[in-house]
Amino acid sequence: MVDIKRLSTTQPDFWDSLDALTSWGSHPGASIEQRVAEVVEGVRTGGDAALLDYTRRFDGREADSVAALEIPTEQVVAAHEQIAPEMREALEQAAARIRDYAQRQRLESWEYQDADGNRLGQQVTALDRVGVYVPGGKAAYPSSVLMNAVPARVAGVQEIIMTVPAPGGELSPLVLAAAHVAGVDRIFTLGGAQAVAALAYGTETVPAVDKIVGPGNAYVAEAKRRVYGVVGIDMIAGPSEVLVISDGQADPEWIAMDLFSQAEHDEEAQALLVCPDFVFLDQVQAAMERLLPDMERSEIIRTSLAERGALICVRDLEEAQQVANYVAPEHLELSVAEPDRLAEGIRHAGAIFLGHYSAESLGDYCAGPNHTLPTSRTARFASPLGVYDFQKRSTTLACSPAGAAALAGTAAVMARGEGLTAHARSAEYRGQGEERSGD
Ligand code: HSO
Ligand code: ZN
Repeated sequence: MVDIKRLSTTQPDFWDSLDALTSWGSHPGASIEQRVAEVVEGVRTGGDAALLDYTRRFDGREADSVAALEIPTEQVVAAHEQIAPEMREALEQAAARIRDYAQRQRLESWEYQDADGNRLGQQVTALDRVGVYVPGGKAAYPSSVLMNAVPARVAGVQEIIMTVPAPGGELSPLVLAAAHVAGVDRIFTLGGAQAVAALAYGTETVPAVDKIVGPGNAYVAEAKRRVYGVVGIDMIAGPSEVLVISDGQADPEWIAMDLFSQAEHDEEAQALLVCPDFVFLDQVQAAMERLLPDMERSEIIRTSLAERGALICVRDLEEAQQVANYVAPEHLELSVAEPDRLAEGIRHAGAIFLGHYSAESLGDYCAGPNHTLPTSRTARFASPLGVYDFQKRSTTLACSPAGAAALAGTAAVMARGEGLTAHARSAEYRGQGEERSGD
C-alpha cells in the first residue's frame, strides 16, 4: 500500500492543511546551533590543527596535514579517464548544456549619459574565489558539482575550491570526474561545518573564499548561516520539492514516476500532485502501487510520500495555479495541454517545467537550467543559482564640470538639511566650475 494524503480545496480547512504540510522550519535547533558555533570558532582560531582534529573526530580520517587532504590534480584527471566512457560523455554533454544556458545569464555592464554630460553606469565583475561544498554519502551528486561550478566558471571566477567529505577515505570517482569537467581548481576532502569554516576564514592551507555555494546537511546549512557576512552564501536549502499540476491527460505512470523521482531524494522530500480530475488521482495512486516495488529506494519513497506527499483535488486549473503560487515550489511541472497559458499566472516557483515531456529529471541533470533552486517557499523572494550569483556590480559615475555644477545645489541643500556641512562644501566646490579644479 502506498500511503499518501488526499486533500481537496472543497475542505473548509484546506489552506490550513496545505500550510501545515508545506511549511518547513528553517530553525536548526539549539543543539546543532551550539555545536556548529563551536566548530566554526574552533577552525577560525585554530586553523589547520583544528581542521585536522574535527576531520579525525567527525569523518574518521587521520591525516598528518591538511595538505595531505588535498586531492592531487593527477588523481582528478585519472578519475576522469577511468570512469565509464558513457558516463564521461554524459558529464561532458551536461556541462556543455549547463554552460550554454549560463552564458545567457551573464549580467552586463552598462552606461548612459544624462542631459548635462554626466556618465552613469554599472560595472560588472566576477568574484575572485569561490568555494563549492559537495556533500558526502548518498547526496554526493556529480550533477550538483556541475550545477555549482559551471556557472562560476562562466562568470569568470578566477579560482574554484571544492570541498567534499571522504569519511574513512572513500570518495566518489564520479564527483572527481565532474569537478574536472567543470573546471574546479583545487579539491580538499573536508566536510561538515569545519569545511565551511575553513573556506570562510581560510587556514594555513585552505585559502579563504569570497562566497560558499552548494547543498549540505543541517550542520553545513547552519555553518553557512553563521559565516554569512564574512563571505557570501548561495542559499540555505531545505528538502527538495516538486509540485505537479496535471490536467488528467498524461499517462498516470509518468506522473507517478515524477513524484517518485522527487521522493527518492530523502524521507523529507516533498511530492505534491494537483489535479481537477479525482479519477486521475486514483489512477496515479494505482500506478504508484504498481511501480513502487521496482524502485531501488522504495523505502525512502514510501516514507517521503506518507510524511510529506499529497494528492490534491482542485475545482479547475485556475485553482491549481493558486495552490502552486501559495506553495512556491522548488520545481513546478505543468503537465497540461496548454502549459504556456498556465505559466503566465505562475508567480512563485524555482523552476517551471512546461508540458508533458518536460520531466524534472531532465532538468536535474542535463537540460541546462540550474538544479540549485530555492526551496521551502523561498521562491517567493529567491531565484535559482546562476551566473549572476558569481558576479557583482559596482556603480560608476563620471561627472562633467557642467554636470557637477547642475548637481551641486541639490546636494548642498540636502547636506545642510542633514547637518553635514563638509558634504555641502565638497559639492559646492565642484559647482564652482573648472577654474577651481586644479587642472
Ligand atoms: N532534484 C535535486 C537535484 C538532483 N536530482 C541531483 C538528482 N540529482 C534538487 O533540485
Ligand atoms: Zn532530483
